[in-house]
Amino acid sequence: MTPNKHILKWVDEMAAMTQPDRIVWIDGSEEQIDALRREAVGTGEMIKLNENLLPNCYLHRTAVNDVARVEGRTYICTKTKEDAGTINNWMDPAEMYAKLTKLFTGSMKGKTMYAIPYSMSVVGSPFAKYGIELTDSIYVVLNMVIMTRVGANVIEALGDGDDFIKGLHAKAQLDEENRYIVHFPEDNTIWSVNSGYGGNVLLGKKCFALRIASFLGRNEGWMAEHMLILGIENPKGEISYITAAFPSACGKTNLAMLIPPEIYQKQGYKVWCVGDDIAWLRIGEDGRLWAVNPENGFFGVAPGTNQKSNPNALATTMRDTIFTNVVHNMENNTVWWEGLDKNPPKSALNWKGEIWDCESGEKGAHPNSRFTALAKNCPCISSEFDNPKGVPVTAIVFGGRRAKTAPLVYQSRSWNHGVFVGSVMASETTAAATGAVGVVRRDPMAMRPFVGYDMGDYFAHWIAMGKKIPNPPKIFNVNWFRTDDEGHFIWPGFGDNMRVLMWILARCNNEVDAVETPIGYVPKAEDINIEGLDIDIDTIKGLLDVDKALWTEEAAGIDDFYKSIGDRVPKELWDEYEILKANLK
Ligand code: OXD
Ligand code: MN
Repeated sequence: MTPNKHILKWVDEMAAMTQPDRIVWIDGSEEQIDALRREAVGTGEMIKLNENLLPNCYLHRTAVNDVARVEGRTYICTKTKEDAGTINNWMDPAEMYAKLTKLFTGSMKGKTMYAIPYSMSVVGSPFAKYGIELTDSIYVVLNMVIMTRVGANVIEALGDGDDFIKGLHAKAQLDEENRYIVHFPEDNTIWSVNSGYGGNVLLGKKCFALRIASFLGRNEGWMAEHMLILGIENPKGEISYITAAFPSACGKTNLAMLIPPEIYQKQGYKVWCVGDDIAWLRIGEDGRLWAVNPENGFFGVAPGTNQKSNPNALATTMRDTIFTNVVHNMENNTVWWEGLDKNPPKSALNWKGEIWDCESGEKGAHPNSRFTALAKNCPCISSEFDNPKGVPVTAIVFGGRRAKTAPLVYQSRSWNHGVFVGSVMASETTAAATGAVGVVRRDPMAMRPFVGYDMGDYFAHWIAMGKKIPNPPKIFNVNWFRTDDEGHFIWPGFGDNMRVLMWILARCNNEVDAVETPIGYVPKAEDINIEGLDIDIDTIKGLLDVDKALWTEEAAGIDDFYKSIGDRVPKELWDEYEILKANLK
């Protein structure tokens, strides 16, 4: 496949360790991929779904102990512990290589090793970064073909260079006790062993496009962020782009593909999706910040995806999709998950492959069950999706799942204040990672599990970028999840979130005033358009309320959080913290 000496030497070394029976290079051709699909169906690794209803779609089940990212077993192995920081797990690289070498040795005996050359973002573009993933899993190959740009042209683009991320994955025994997702940022290397769950094994995604890329971005002057990218087109045909960071399973995919409420549709507004999970951001020649989505598909959470919450995502999954850990509808060989509709199949297998009685009260799909679907199949995919230059960013939005404290939306006073707002983000945990669900934890910029170096240095990089961007985006915070005393969500969410985005754009265009509060600018209630909603202006006032007592408690937690990060939290953020405290007095 390649005469590149660096690639050949590395693949030889990995093969000598893992000892596969043979090595197959993935060229990305439909012929080769189709043969792999057939092989996976033959072994039971994938189930072919109804070709008429779901053409080219498959179902896969992971092992029952392997259904989410394992943050506790995810490591950043820089030479010094300080460079990995206090939030990341760390081990000395030599020690970790030795430990993992034992686990990888002979792990592919009797198996095939697939070598997948892939690009994050368009091959040859200024944003593009290349990787090769070696894996013993056809499921990984077939997902990578959807999620990244795979093929021989990546090898061509690499020429005889060595600028690629070396990824090694083996399912091995899927042993939970020996599951490790390990990054060696200083060696451009990722090793993942004993898992088959997407977030742990599709190495282009969280491992490369966030953890390794954030490390590269800091050194090279750009940013890798856990952000969706969407464009709002006005009736004149002008499109403004917004990026937004929310923790895992907090609705990034839904927001990225939202359908405008009727009042905006009638006026001719449209929303275009550029990406739903990851944004790489660089300063453009025009002095603005430009974003690309380095991925090629969506690895979305299935439960809760339906005709109301996200019709575009649903449409995207109707062909060429791999479903993981959802219900197998045996009536018509399709799939189902909680929240899809009110008609669970009567004859069905649950995500574990067991006979499932929808009346039993037990969930049929795993809460973190997923669809892997091609971006190009999304009805609202942006025409700029493949633009190698990316799109210019007007606003950056942070958000979390908070029942009380955070108002529906507020704007930061400056770039540094915006970085502060992002750095103290907190959210209730979800099923996307193993561990307790619903516990509030700090998740700075929604990057807590994904920063490939020290968190204080990461904040400093944000501050430094602000100094370098001549015309930076404005920074906002949103919270769709405020609840009433009975625990019901107050804000309708989904497509109606566009009403908030419209205020954000109006602020960016200096078209609307705001009210100054201790935490930043909130809208005047009448400036959130509620036409056609079953909500009155007093409810909006309540949603925008900034409760000083709650925020004083919140501020106390910030001090502890910053101290837990260590002494690299930049002075600019401590200054913002002092301003917040003073404002709350
Ligand atoms: C994801 C996640 O899969 O954040 O995108 O866990
Ligand atoms: Mn994510």
